[in-house]
Amino acid sequence: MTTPRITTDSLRIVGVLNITPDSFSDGGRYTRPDVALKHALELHRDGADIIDVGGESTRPGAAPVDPDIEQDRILPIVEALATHGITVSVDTMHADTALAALRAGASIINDVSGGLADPSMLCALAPENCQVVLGHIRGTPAAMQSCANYADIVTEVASELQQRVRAASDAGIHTDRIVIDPGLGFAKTPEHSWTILRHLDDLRCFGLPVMVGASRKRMLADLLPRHAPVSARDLPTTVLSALLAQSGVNAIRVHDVHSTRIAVATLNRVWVRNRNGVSSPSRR
Ligand code: PMM
Repeated sequence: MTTPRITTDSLRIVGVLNITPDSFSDGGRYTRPDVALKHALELHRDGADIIDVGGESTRPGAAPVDPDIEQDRILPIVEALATHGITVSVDTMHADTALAALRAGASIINDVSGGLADPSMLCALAPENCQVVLGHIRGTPAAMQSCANYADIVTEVASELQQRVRAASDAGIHTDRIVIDPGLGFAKTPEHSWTILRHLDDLRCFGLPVMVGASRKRMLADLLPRHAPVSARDLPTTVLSALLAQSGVNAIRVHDVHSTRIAVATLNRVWVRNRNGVSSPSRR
């Protein structure tokens, strides 16, 4: 079986599995290994091409987690999913955890800090065969919201992502292994995140695949009644996912895979993607 890669002509649905007690979106629900595995298998059955497994919350203000604890949380699940032939991405900012996850069968490392949080991350990944998702952030999750100061959010995020791509490439990671992610909500206000979504084409000019994670984020709360539960954000997430699919994004990181898959299938009845991944109305 070939492992799905994130490429500029693909659209991958990435299902989120947070094995953390404190993630804002699903914290505490999947801390038991049997429950976590069951949920991951459901995400896969629902149509996730990739399962993104994380053991450290990156919500604003989250305290860092010791890599040993992170690995205790995620490695058994990574191994079990890989044994099932499922493509696993691991959401980590620690090089030790990334390497341990690759040994356990992961094939993608998703670093929301773009290699900034752990200075050894990019060099550690260079000799590996994995894809590397480089996210945009300023500061650390604990303090990032105080760094949400931009004169021109789109230009600054694009240029800072470019720097991360260059750092990865200088460390020996070939650009054909790199995926970029603008990091919605990471050192960004909701308005910053919406502005980025309106200008995603300016990031696509790197020629690299683009991943976006809007699922259940605070930016969606304004669209809903006050005090709506976090799960109510799945509806605007799904609408947004369809729009992102249409605009040529290559990987959509979501909690509700079932709805996303149906939204994308519906879109595909009307729109077709060209070789650059951009959609237009189907002429079939
Ligand atoms: N967001 C979260 C965690 N990991 N990874 C990528 N590549 N992009 C994201 O936007 C992203 C991420 C935070 O959301 P969660 O707590 O619901 O997982």
